[in-house]
Amino acid sequence: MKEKIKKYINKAKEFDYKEYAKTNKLFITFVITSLINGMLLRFLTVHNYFAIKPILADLALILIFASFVYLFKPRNRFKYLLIISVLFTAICVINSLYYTYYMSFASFSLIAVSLTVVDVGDAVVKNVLQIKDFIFLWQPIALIIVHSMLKKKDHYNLVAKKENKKKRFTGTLISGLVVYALFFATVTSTEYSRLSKQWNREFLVTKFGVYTYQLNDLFKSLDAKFNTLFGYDNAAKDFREFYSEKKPSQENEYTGIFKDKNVIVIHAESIQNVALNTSFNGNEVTPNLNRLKNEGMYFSNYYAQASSGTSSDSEFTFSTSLLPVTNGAVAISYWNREYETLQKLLKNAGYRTISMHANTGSFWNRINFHNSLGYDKFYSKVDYEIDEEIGLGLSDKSFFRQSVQKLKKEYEENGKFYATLIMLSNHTPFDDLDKYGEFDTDIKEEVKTINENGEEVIQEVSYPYMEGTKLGNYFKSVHYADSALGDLVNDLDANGLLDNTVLVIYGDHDAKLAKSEYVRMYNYDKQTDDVLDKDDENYVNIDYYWYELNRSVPFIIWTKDKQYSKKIDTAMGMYDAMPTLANMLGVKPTYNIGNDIMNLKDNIVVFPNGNWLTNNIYYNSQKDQYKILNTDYIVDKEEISKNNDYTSKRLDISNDIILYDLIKNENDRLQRVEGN
Ligand code: GP9
Ligand code: MN
Repeated sequence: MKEKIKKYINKAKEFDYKEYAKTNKLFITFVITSLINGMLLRFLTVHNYFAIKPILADLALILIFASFVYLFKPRNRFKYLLIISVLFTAICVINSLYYTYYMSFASFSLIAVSLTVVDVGDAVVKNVLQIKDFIFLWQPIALIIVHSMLKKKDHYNLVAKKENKKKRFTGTLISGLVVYALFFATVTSTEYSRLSKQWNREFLVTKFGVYTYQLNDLFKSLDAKFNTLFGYDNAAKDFREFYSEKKPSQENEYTGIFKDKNVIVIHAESIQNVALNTSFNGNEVTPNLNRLKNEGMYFSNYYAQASSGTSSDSEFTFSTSLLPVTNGAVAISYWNREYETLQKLLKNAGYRTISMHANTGSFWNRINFHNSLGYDKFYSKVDYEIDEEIGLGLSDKSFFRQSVQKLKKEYEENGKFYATLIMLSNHTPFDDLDKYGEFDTDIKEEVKTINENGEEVIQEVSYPYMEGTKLGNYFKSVHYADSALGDLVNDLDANGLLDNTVLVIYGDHDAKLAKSEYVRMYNYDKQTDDVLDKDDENYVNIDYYWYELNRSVPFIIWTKDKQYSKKIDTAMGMYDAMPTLANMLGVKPTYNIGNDIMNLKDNIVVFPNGNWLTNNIYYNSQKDQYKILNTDYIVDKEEISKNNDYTSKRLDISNDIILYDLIKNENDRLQRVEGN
């Protein structure tokens, strides 16, 4: 062995590097520029551009892919390198864009998703296209320039005479493989396990670089297509174990309180709690929601758990108490599985189940997806008169007005109902300003001055504050949505639809606004119309944890008689809504992975990227760091690792249920066993 290594070292010493560099200019340009782009991508997203591990992984894959260039004649090599260059650049551009919008990385499994969300795509184009996302295009351009220079110098013919093609091919390929082997030797077991699960995408790009991440994603996405072929037995075993250990839901003082009442669920697009807690010049952004939250049950520490399926993921998690799938969106790729849903449980209890949304039925594949969620009837765009448009389509006010009439008819004809109304107007990019109505987001102050007659006069001065900012526009848009909600409540009441009804409202996910918007909101300096200096004693630091916690959305359960006015501060996820509501409505779920919040003092909210939250800790799985939320709380290491296990167990079980259709398959199996 020693001898062999010596031989290699000698060979490396003898190697004519000058000659190599002279005859491989295009190849070297390709390798270096691809490497720079990989680093640039990490610089613009996860910020660890100089970390050695992802650089090694990037280099290995670049060498492996590029080695095949030596199978071509020198003058044809440019074409091959240009093709992979375009491919690599596209990976960088797409991931950069995707990160700007979703704070995560792109997946092949999302190709199907993006085709169905073209309208949202438009919103993305308006909202987030930034020059920085296209900076990567310099790479193929550099390659073209170097190529044309080399061509002029007759470089390729000279190379053809000198080199041994086969040797260069095997040499480069082996070098790539060796670098990859070196890299994998440094990979820890946690990193391996995350690579195989692929849900913590930020972590993967940080540790493995963007090219390896994307290649792994390709395999994972293909794997999803063949998923029923492999791994079923293990998944089914875990599923059986998990549910045999799960305690049945306990009764409590809320059991059955809303039994047989109508349920109207409002899917409140992009409404965050921050809007409920904000006022400008004494005017609340959401006076109606604030009234409802004070009169009803308000869950103040509630979080969406949506992934790439955004709205549809929230619908899914709210209805099933499962987490979204780790690759793609359930609504698009796994709608044809069997799920236990609140809608189905209520259907069995004699309810008519209805969904209403004024967008096209194909959006998020709702036309099929709502069927599997257990809705009897889906009223979509074709059922509405599009008489007033805001943002993506029919305005919320018109949508609600028309929906109340439909509900009234439904109630008269079919009796008690569970209806979901999906709002639309408050959708990014929140720029339909002239349609939202008046709502100022500046700061107005009254200043006393003395006029020329020596009299004291009061003058109003205004400081721009959030006017003209994205967050300011968001508040204007939410103010409109809130006003639509106020009208809805009045209209329902006027039509006699509130007397025997529970109104449930949830924000479907955060508005995905940039941190810098909140930096301005909380650090505004009137005098300079700018942000306070970081050293200022009043400066509020908007860090990662602040931002994540600020993503919380409202969850309100309200009845007209205001009988259940209560604020619940326990940490809660979208997946806890179904078991909580099921208990109140007197039905019992079996496959929920969330909890009836009324049975708990503390809880664990699992996020699709592996982060988790309790009343006391927010854990960042990407960095394996956490923030203690209550200053006097003492954390022990065991708690962190126990909650990490809790999190990955739920992510895995949920994902397996979706992929392997376990609820259906395991029930079928049980029936077969009982039948024998
Ligand atoms: C579209 C609406 C918005 O019909 O539900 O979807 P989103 O972009 O929030 O996922
Ligand atoms: Mn949404």
